[in-house]
Amino acid sequence: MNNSSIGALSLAMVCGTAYAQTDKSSDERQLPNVIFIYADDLGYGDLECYGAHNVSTPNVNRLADNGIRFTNGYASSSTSTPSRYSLLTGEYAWRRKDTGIARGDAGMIIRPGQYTMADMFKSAGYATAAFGKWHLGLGTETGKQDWNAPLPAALGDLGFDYSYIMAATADRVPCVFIENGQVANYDLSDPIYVSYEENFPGEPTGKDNPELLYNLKPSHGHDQSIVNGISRIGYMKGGGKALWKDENIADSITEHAVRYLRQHRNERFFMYFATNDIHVPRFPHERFRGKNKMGLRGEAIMQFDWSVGRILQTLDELGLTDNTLIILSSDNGPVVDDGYQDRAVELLNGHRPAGDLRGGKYSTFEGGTRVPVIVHWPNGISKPQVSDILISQIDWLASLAALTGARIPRGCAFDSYDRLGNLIGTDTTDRPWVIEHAANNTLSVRTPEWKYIEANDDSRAILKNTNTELGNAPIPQLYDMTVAGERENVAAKHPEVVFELQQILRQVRNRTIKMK
Ligand code: NG6
Ligand code: CA
Repeated sequence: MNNSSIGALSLAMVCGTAYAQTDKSSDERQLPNVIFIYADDLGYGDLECYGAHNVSTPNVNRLADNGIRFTNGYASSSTSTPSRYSLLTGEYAWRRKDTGIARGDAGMIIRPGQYTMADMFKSAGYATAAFGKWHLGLGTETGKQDWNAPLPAALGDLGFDYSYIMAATADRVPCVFIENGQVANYDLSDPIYVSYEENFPGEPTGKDNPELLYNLKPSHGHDQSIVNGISRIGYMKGGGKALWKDENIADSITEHAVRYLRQHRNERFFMYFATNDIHVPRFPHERFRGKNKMGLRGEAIMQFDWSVGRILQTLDELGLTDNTLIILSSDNGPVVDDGYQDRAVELLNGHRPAGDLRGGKYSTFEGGTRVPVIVHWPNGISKPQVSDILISQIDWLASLAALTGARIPRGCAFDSYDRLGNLIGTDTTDRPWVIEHAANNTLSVRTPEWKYIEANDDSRAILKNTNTELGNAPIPQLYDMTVAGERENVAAKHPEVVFELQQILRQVRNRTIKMK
């Protein structure tokens, strides 16, 4: 049996109900294209359809109005690298020690031989591509890359046929796009050198040359090499015409994705579209400037929505919208001052980036990991809805493998469960528990009724620079999730619940749990 017939068979089994209800032509019964739209640091309360009033997000609204908007959807971690690792491998990042926020010159964190989401789609006959923020390392060894030649290990080794990415984040060097494992627009006359150890002689830094920071100044950290009038984390030299301009990052990423869609309109594709918005440095294109009362952070949300709109418009033009499954989400919760003087705090104007949730990016509290999740697939989701069931990004690999009929090699993606029915609305039972991972490696267990946060020895209540409540305590915490806000620790009142959730966590850690 070839891949496509396995896919068709499995689709018939998995999506039987959804499909039986409608009378689609045989063309429309095909397996869908799949696009992940993965925002950066976009909080639970940052989108209009999740209650934001200070910014309008019409393109995301369109997805929500015609799809499923989840109110209890989780990223695996409250920072980028571990969330992305978990999403793309179906294994919890916290099982490994080296999956914390990565430097810009980190070596490949997902090992080239490891099984990934892209491998899964490829085995099911999909064309696969990644755009935008990567932040999972490149090349074979940290700090040893030669950025002036093709990297010996890159996304092609992880199942992506095509990639146009930023190595890490916009606030980390190298500030260049990498296309299929080599610097895009490479400038022969200006070779690239990168170091996270020391500066290159004679090169200015934000710390020593603040007068050169004509676009954005740091509020904390971010005072090393200067590119485009903004200082960054890490040192770099050279780059010439390959260097990005922050105001054009969204355009570059989006237009490469649009081009890809046009070129692959007649193939089945999986696209990982990971925006730089709304991570710092927030420096959106001029056309968004002055358009939002929250300033740069609000304008970055508008720019994110614009990117979503460009993707949708292109799918519409190509006649692909109905049979493309789009999942929109974020890698972690929101942060307001994340290290640049962008006036995000002063200009909030009553906006609550995490909505009703406590904490934000980096936290063990809900604001760290509960994020927007919207699934849109006109051919497969017949009834738009708002769903409060518990779901987690960790399951997307196995769920989409069930959709495509891909077989996951034994032992791979072992934390990922097939919960496809949850994603497309045919099964409304909660995931029985969701594991949340905070920046300091504290784990929490969320069930429909409860949230347990394990005791830790991190004495910080608040992350000072970002003013984020971290949710740390030396004793176990238990919150009643039928009450918003994680305010009253009821662990002492319900020791039996604490015990039960500790058991779940212990078994997940030891990999001895079987989900019912
Ligand atoms: C922190 C950075 C922050 C951001 C974060 C990663 C400083 C002071 N802060 O260390 O600005 O880059 O790392 O964010 O450097 S993430 O969304 O990619 O995980
Ligand atoms: Ca992030």
